[in-house]
Amino acid sequence: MSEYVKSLIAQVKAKNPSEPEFHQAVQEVAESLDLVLERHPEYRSAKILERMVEPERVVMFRIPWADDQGEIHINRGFRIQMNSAIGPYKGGLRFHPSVHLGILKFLAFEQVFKNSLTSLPMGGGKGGSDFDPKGKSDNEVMRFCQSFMTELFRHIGPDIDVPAGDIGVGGREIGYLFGQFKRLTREFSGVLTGKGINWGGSLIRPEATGYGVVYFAQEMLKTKGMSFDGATVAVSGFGNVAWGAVEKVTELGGKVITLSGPDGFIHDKDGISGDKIHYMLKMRASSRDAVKDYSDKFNVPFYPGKRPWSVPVDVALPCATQNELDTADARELIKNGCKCVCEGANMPTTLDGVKVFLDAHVLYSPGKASNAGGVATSGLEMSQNSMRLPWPKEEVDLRLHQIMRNIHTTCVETAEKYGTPGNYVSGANIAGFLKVADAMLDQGLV
Ligand code: NDP
Ligand code: 2IT
Repeated sequence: MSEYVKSLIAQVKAKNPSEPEFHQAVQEVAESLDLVLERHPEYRSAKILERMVEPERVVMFRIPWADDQGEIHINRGFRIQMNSAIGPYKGGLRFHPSVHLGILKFLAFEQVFKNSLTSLPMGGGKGGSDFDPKGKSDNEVMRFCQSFMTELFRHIGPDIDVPAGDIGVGGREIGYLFGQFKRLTREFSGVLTGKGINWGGSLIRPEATGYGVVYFAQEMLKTKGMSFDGATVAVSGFGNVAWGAVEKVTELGGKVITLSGPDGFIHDKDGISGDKIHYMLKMRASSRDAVKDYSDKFNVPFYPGKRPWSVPVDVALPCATQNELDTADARELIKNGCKCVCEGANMPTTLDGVKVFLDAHVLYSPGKASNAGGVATSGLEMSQNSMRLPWPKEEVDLRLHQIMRNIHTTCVETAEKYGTPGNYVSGANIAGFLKVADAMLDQGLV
C-alpha cells in the first residue's frame, strides 16, 4: 500500500470516529486504487478520492410516531447523498435497530461504485432509520413510514434522489412511503423504486438482486468451465435477496441446501425448491425474523446461533448482512471444497476474510459487483417511469442479464489491465472509480 493511500485511510479514521464499517469500505476501495492513482496523477492532484469519502450532503432528522397503544416513540432518520457525479443519488433505505450514521455511510459509499458499474446514470446514496420493524403491526409500520417521509420528501425527487428498499424495507414500506410523498407534493412520479406493479413498479424488481447474483456467479463459474447444474449451494439470509437467488439457482439445476437468520441456520439436504421457496416469503412477511420456522415446517435440522459456512458446498452466496463471514468461515469453506463465493449482501465478508479468498484463488466477487442487479433494475424502473411505458417481464430480465454479464466482463478486463488478473475486488473498485472520477474532473471543483 502506498504512503498516500495509507495516510488517506488514517485521515478517514481520524475524521470519522466510531464508524468502523465506513472505514472498512473505504479501506477496501482505497487499497485497490494504488496503481490507478500512480498511473493518473491528475486524480491525486484534483483530490478526487478525498472528495469521494466526504458525502455531498447528510440529512438527519427526528421521526416521531405513535404505536397502537398510543405510546409515542422517537426514531432517527437519515439520508446520505454521497455522490451525484454521474446521475441523481440512488440507493436503498434500511430500517433496522443497528442503523447509525456509519452504517449508512458505508452503504452509500459502496453504492457509488456499484451504480457506476451498472453503466446506468445513477449517483450513490443511502438512507434509513434505527426503527425495528420486528413485531410491529401493519398500522404501526404505516404511521412510521408516513412520519419518515414527512421530513424526507423535501430532500428527494425523481431527478434529485431516488430511494428504494434494503433490509427491513420491501414492497409494503415503499407503498406507504410513496403514498405520503404523493400526498405532500401532489406529484405522481418515479421518486421511489420497488413500487407496486399497478402504480409504476417494474416487473422483476423484487427478484432482481437475487437473480443478478446468480447471473454473475454463472459467469464466474464459466471462466473455470463450471456451471450451477448439479452444484450444491449455501445461501445465508432468507430475505428478498436470498429468495431471488434460491429461485434462480434452482431454475439452473443447482441445489440450495442452507438458509440462515439471526437465530441460526437450517440445512435441507433435499434442496430448497417448489413450495419451500414460496415459504421463504411467508417467513419474511411474518415479521418474526426467525429461520427456525422453516425447520419446524419441513422437519430439517436447525443449528441455533450458527452460520451456514461449515456445510460443504460448491458455491456460497452470502445474502444476509455485513460482516457475516469471517476468516475462520472463509477457511472452512475453502477446506470443504467451495469453488466460488459470490456476494448478494453488501460487504458480508470481513477484510481479512476477503484476503483468505484472494490468497486461495477461489472465485470471489464483492457485493458491489455481484449484487448490482437490484439497483440496475431500479434504474430500469426509472427509465420506464420516465417513458411512462412499462416493459414486459422478458425485456427487463434480458436487460438485467445483459447488465450482469457486462459488469462481469468489466471486472475481469479491468483486473487484467491493472495487473491483478482474476481479482474481482480490484476489477470492480477500479472500474467503478474511473467513471465517477472522470465525471468529477469534467465537472470542476464541486
Ligand atoms: P431483508 O430484510 O429481506 O433480509 C435481511 C435480513 O437478514 C434481516 O432482516 C436480518 O435480520 C437478517 N440477518 C441479520 N443478520 C443475519 C445473519 N447473521 N444471518 C442471517 N440473517 C441475518 O433484506 P434484503 O434481502 O433486502 O437484504 C439483504 C442484504 O442484501 C443486505 O446486505 C442488503 O444491503 C443487500 N442488498 C439488498 C438489495 C435489495 O434490493 N433489497 C440490493 C443489493 C443488496 P435481523 O433484523 O434480525 O438482524
Ligand atoms: O444495496 C442496494 O443496491 C440496494 N439496496 C438497492 C438500491 C436501489 O436503489 O434499488
